[in-house]
Amino acid sequence: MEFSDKLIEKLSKAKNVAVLKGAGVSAESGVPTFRDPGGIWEKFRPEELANFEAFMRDPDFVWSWYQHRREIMRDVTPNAGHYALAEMENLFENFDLITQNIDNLHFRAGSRNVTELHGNIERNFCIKCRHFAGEIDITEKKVLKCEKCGGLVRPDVVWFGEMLPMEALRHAEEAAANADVFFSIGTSAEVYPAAMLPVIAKRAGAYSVEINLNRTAISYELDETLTGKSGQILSELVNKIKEAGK
Ligand code: BV8
Ligand code: ZN
Repeated sequence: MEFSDKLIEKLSKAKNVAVLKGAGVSAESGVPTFRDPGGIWEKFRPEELANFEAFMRDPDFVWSWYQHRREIMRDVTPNAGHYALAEMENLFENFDLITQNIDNLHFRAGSRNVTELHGNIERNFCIKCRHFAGEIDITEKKVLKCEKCGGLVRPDVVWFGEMLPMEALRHAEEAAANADVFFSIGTSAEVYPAAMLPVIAKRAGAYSVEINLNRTAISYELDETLTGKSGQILSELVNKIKEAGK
């Protein structure tokens, strides 16, 4: 992959780098995305599943869907994109990995400074007393009941119509506003408020770069779009940054 002199120059001088990561980064690990052909939303509409009303309407159905996604996550491993992002953490003074994904692949690849905007599928809590459940049996299709109060247990993910965790969103907005270089990687940039972050960064003066197989709703706003698979592009970019003396 050819990288522009401008991008390499910006990165070699950058102090603060931030990344907004989406399902496309985990796609190369075998985790289905949402809006691509064969993606999760092809079979169900988000409104039917990833929201509180759907859960209250049919807790077993929604719970079993997350159990199915947890089973997929158990069988996958981080890919080159995750490892490259973990390595980037050591190349810059401040490196913020802001993820919309609810899997643990970035942690398993070694990333430490991660902001989870939409929660994490491995955490589950009671909707009545907010007690967090311990280890769960991911083969159990019937919704889990709280061991403390018998209430319904839900995944600790942000559903449509729900607020994002305030501290995570505040930190992400600050990282975007202070970034010298901001990457939007493997996201269709259709879900708000996460999709605002690359635009906040660009308008605050960051050099903004999109890495995606296709153009997205925000491509026109950004300085550069690198078209291709995030795993390959990120690995080559890390090598280039190191060659440039970082
Ligand atoms: C909120 C967790 C308000 C659950 C998720 C109308 C206009 C604007 C906004 C709205 C609107 N109507 C409603 C809204 C708000 C709504 C929203 O944005 N809706 C959109 C869809 C229109 N947002 C919300 O509801 C948010 N909350 O606004 O609250 C509020 C305010 C005050 C008080 C109370 C409430 C909550 C949003 C969070 C929803 N939860 N997930 C779960 O996962 O089960 S969203 C879900 O979408 C995932 O988190 C996912 O990460 C996120 C974004 O998807 P992507 O990651 O981008 O994945 P996608 O498949 O779309 O794209 C993959 C991309 O990767 C593609 O571009 C593809 O080309 C690329 N790719 C594929 N392979 C590769 C690749 N790129 C590189 N390499 C590859 N190999
Ligand atoms: Zn409880």
